[in-house]
Amino acid sequence: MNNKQIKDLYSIEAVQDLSHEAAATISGGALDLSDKKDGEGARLDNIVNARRSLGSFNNKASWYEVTGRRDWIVYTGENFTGASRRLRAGTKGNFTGPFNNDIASVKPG
Ligand SMILES: [Ca+2]
Repeated sequence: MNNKQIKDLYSIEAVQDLSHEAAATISGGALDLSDKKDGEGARLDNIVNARRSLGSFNNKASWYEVTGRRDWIVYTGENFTGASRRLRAGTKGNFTGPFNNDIASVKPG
């Protein structure tokens, strides 16, 4: 890889970081989910709007992180049904009990 290619790679990373930050700033925060505990495994990051279904990520989330200043409500059923839990702004953690591997819709609190 030559110097220009290396430089381009850094630029791409900088842009991705910027969009992550920009998304969080514009929306007041984002919800990140991962399939395995502690942020490991497949991730569904930067959710900024209500999602009536998480699609192929339904019933998979085992961990969450809420960035920014908004709480999020997660539901075990699609369309904001079933059991719900409030995730406080600025927190992260593993889902426990009935919520582990059972989240199917989310919306800002
Ligand atoms: Ca999981």
